[in-house]
Amino acid sequence: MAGARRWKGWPAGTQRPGYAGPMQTDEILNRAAGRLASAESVAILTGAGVSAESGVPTFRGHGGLWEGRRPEQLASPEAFARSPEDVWRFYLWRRDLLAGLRPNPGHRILARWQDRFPGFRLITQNVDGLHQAAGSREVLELHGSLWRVRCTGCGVETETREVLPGPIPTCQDCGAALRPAVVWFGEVLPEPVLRAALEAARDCDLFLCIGTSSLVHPAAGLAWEARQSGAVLIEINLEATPLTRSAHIALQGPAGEILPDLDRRIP
Ligand code: BJW
Ligand code: ZN
Repeated sequence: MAGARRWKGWPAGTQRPGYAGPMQTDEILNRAAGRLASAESVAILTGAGVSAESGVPTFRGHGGLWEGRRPEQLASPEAFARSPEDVWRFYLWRRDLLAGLRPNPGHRILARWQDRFPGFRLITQNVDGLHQAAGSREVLELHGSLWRVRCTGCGVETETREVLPGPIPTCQDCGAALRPAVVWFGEVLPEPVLRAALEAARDCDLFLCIGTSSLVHPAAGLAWEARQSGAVLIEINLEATPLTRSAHIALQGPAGEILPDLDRRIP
């Protein structure tokens, strides 16, 4: 599993008060499962961490996607304007990597939950398509998809899994440069998708935030919206994030292990 990050334990002295800790107690897991069981509408926001156990590198932290290069250095319109070859090299490499990767048990549990919970909504910041590969339907992709390209000339957007010819793939219709149909820094998120995600956050009675550093907005704001609207907030992450202190329940560990564990405990 190239690039996969394994949970190696919580660094000494960094455990937060009220935080579950690396050894989840049965009590806290049962509490989370009980909250899920009694929820009428569940909204879930996922980030790169949910795909880490499939072998997809995350963006930030050790072993991150852009070690030595900040995300903004490649995921921005400025970077693309400056050096489309460079940006495309990076995205072509990611498409190639992803083509050989499969959903993990975390993705599969979330796909099962769409039929288990009424009013279920799955919102993702990920562009890898692994939720859909696991069987999730109507996924709200806040940051677009690595499997779609958009023409910078005529604007046409196409879904393609084919190996794209580098160094800069071009539009078959008008010859202009294509770009990945993802949302870069400083770009607006697709309006209907963001609106649906905000509605899901405001209307749910349980919001589960999985594997995201909760640093990138507006996605990170969804959990706060949910909490302010009265939802129970649960977080699953290897580490503490800016959200952790505000979560009602924070479960610490790999999503691919915690989600199946929670599933088994739901009465
Ligand atoms: C595990 C695990 C395991 C590991 N199990 N856990 C408000 C305040 C401040 C700034 C802004 C603001 N509003 C807007 C901004 C500006 C900016 C922003 O947020 N900047 C901040 C960084 C400061 N936002 C934008 O520009 C957005 N657009 C926008 O707001 O438009 C309106 C506007 C326009 C102009 C001016 C002002 C407003 C667009 C954001 C687009 C983000 N795009 C990217 C790239 C997508 C394409 C691609 O993939 O290449 O999206 S950046 C990157 O970050 C990617 C991700 O979706 C996103 C979030 O990352 P994520 O998923 O959280 O990953 P990591 O790596 O950060 O974290 C992984 C986590 O998993 C860690 O916590 C690990 O511990 C954990 N983990 N393994 C469980 N096994
Ligand atoms: Zn075109």
